Amino acid sequence: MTNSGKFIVVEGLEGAGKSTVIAAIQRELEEQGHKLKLTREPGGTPMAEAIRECVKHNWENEFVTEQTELLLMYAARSQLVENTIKPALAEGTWVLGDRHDWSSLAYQGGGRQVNRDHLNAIRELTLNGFSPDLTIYLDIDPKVGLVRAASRGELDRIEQSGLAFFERARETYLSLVKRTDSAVLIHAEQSIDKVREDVLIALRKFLGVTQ
Ligand code: T5A
Repeated sequence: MTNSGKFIVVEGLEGAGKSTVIAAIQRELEEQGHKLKLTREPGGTPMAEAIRECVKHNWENEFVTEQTELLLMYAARSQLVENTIKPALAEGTWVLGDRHDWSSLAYQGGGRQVNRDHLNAIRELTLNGFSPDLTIYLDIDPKVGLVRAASRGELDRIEQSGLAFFERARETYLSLVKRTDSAVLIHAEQSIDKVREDVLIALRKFLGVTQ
């Protein structure tokens, strides 16, 4: 499709600075004249937002199984991809995502250590090969990211998963970025200004815009 939009995703652990850089990417894309739709995962449609509440909630006396968590993430993703992302791209709107499929590979695959064959089967069912045109991965030591996240208030259910969980998630992200040509790694422990600058350099390279 010649006039289709591009799908750009920002990934990274809690506190990596995704929201912060998304605002900068949004400004840049709009300045370049692109019509833009922002999404977040889990979430982004009314039903997917309800799933988000459910999956982040701290269910006091009920253990949330890793299968439930995985299925809810992909249920929300299916709603978002089919109702919002694909229609937007088809009409030429660009989509800028706060998290997407790599979050499930990192958190449920790496963090929770869900069986890889099961995970791949659910991905295939949900996405059937659909993937971003550009992934910007903000790399941060989870010890630093969790301190940033905690400074905003109480940690949610997933954020309380412990350091080893987030270290496994980071390892998964690092291995994904290493083997994906359409992904870039940005060092997210630098100052906010430097992170933003590095992200914009990567974005302009993707856009083919001279600095
Ligand atoms: N999840 C999600 C899964 O388990 N599987 C999945 O498939 C999906 C899609 C989503 C949760 O769900 C999990 C992952 C998450 O646990 P969320 O609220 O969207 O929940 O969580 P996050 O995306 O992690 O949101 P955060 O707000 O924690 O992270 P951000 O957006 O990366 O961080 P940001 O920009 O809000 O910054 C956090 C704080 O750090 C400061 C900011 O000012 C802010 O106060 N900061 C910096 N400070 C110093 N230096 C820098 N360079 C800084 N950058 C930001």
